[in-house]
Amino acid sequence: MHTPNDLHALRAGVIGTGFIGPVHVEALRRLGIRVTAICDVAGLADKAASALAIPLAFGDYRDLLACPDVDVVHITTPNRFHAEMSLAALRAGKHVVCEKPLAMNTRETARIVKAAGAAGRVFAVNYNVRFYPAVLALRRLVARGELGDIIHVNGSYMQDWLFKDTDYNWRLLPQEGGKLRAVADIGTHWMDTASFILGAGIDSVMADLATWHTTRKRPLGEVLTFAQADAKMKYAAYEVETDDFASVLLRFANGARGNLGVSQVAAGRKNCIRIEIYGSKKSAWWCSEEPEMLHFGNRDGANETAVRATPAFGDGAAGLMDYPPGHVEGFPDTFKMNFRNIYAAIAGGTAERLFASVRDGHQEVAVCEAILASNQARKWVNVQCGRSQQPKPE
Ligand code: SOE
Repeated sequence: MHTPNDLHALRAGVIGTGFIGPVHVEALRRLGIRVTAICDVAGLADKAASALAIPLAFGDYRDLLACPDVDVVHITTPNRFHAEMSLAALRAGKHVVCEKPLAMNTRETARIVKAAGAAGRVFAVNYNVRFYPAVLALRRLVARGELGDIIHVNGSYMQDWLFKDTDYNWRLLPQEGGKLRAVADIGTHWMDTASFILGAGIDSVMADLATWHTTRKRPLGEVLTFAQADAKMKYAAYEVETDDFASVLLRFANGARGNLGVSQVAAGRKNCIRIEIYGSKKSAWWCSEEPEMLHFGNRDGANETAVRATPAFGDGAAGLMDYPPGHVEGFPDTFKMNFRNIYAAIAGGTAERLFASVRDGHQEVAVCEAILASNQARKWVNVQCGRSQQPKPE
């Protein structure tokens, strides 16, 4: 299949119409990329196509993959479908943008790495947090040695949308989302972000996983991510096997140490990712609840705060922000900038590939497996996926 070398000539098809599928559609359109097709179970696809003005609606993803008007396939379904759909999309000659985590386990992710290498298509995993301007700025500052050697990294990803035992979503079920939940769903965002900033993967972990609501109530009927409970809803009780919160100690390949807190039962924290980097020259920290501000900590001088898109912020996010300072760029903009970088690569551009690759997606699932093993064994566990252990292309 021939890939157009103009970003605006590329056409996207999106599989999945839940919370995140429409976020992809909106970001693509802000870039001037046409979304020609959408897919979900019959009924939902038609509804989304009409709400979002998308020309083609499919009830079977294989029909979207066979569609000649789709160059790039976005997979925004529950995790259990990611592997099957990714492999089929590559076989159909499409480029792929897959939601995180890449798949349910490393057996699946290793197959996707091999298939993507053999297909010679661009395969990106949607770790969008990389594209907050402050994260891009931090990466550049660390690479230039402006913080010195990195001593340790600290942070958290906190949410409260699963705080109540009546809060429900497919992610709660291991058969839909995988054995890990909070860690896989949001913890991997933090770990990918930290590795991206440091330029170093995670080598070993020591984890403590916990489930606050060991029994939850499932509404009879489907519920969207972040949906609020309805007083008239009827429920059925079920046992919860996945983690509500976790604490993880980390060792990075460059010798830095890290500690991460993750929770989906943290009242008041809607969607809060925070990272603090402590270097031998100075520190830097950032939080998504105040996305425009990058803070620097000094041992002797006064601490400093740089506002996005001012000289003090640095140039790490150049070309990946569109608004002047004070005109806040946040969550939806990270999708836009991620897709700008991905689609430029698909169109054959030479800009640095900053998006998470299929190997990065594989690495995050390998870290999840080490976290599970560490929690079970109550000891440090090495991640079985150093760069040297990565699967080779077929
Ligand atoms: C739910 O926890 C969720 O939608 C995650 O799946 C996303 O990756 C995160 O960006 C927002 O929260």
